[in-house]
Amino acid sequence: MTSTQVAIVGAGPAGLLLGQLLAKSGITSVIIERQSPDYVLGRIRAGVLEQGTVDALGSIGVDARLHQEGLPHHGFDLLFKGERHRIDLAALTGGKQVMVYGQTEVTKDLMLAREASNLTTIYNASDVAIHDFDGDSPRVTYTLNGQAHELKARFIAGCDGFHGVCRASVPSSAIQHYEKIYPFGWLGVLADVPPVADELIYANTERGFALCSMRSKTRSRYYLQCPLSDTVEQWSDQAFWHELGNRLDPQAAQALVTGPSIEKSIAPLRSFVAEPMRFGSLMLAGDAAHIVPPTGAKGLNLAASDVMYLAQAFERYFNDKDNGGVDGYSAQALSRVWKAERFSWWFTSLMHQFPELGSFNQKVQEAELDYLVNSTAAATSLAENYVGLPL
Ligand code: FAS
Ligand code: PHB
Repeated sequence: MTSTQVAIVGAGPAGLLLGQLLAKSGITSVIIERQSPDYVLGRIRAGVLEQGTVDALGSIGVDARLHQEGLPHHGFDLLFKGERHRIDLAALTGGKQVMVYGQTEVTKDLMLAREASNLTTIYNASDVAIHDFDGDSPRVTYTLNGQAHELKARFIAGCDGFHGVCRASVPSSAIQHYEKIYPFGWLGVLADVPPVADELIYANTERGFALCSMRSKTRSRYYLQCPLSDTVEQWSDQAFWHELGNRLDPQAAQALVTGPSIEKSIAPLRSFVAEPMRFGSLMLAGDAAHIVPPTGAKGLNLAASDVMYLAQAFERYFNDKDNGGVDGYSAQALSRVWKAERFSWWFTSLMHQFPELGSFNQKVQEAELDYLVNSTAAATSLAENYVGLPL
């Protein structure tokens, strides 16, 4: 394959979803991915899908397993000062919900759909580089099995994540970065044990933040706030389960089922936005353009909304000869990105320990949590951001 309409760099959820949305509009794409399919599937990441993301998967016929195996959630618990308080998402948002279904499963479903559509995905590509994207004939070059290749396209979609090549290829004079680094990480564990509760529990405790999530009724996903200096090797399974139990209320600690971890990793937390998200014929989407701390479960969902906007823009360009969508993509995507960045920063600032900010910050956190669980207005704001603001 030497030419296509849209060259997509990166076969994560953003690239794969974009490819299927474009195919639905009869627009050709080739995805170039530097890792193997197994490597991509081996990364354990997001777990909560907004309804907009579920609808996008449904619009391309990739939601059958999601509706069979996914867990619809209508609320979650906030745990602070030893007590749990339920945030009733459905009641606060006129019946909206989120779907608990792992990013790994979404990626698997999208990979199978792309294969079934006979669309080209080049895995294990090395030396991927992008060229001439300031004009109308951009190119992607890469090496595969020792052979040099070139792909011509009308547009390049940079869906290659935070550490990808696309954003890095933009001249520094043409791009603005906004960033906040948090002074802690998330130690995550995946284990084939039943979840501690039917819904997620977000805990603000003196020992640090904890999150009890899940992938199914038999597979749990847990996170602990930990110092950035910690390494996975320092955390035995036993140490993890003991600390998690210390951060839960007595009822949850009692119900906690422990077992061997099948994945254990530490992720740093950052807020990051690159502006704009379009450079001539190069469009950035997903983590290539922005990162949120995972507290608000927005990363994967923002990747989905970016590519929904981008697919609409490309459909107007290729099918209606209308540049309006492409010209308006960056502003449209960034409007939603910044609202999710704000929510993710706010929820992270509310739920984690910041000892460096002193006792005043701790008291303000307690007051805000108290306000949240006793004010419908405050809880509604949390709920409508958590289920996903309108597209
Ligand atoms: P991705 O990073 O998923 O995919 C980019 C793809 O591009 C990768 O397959 C990569 O191999 C490829 N690539 C990179 N450089 C390339 C190059 N030069 N050439 C070709 N291909 C290249 N979000 C949540 O909502 N909840 C969470 O709990 C959560 N946990 C996370 C934990 C971690 C450790 C990380 C890193 C992210 C987490 N996220 C979470 C965010 C995550 O889900 C992202 O938002 C999501 O993967 C975004 O998808 P993409 O934009 O497709 O980027
Ligand atoms: C997860 O299940 O991985 C998950 C869920 C909710 C979050 C973050 C991560 O806010």
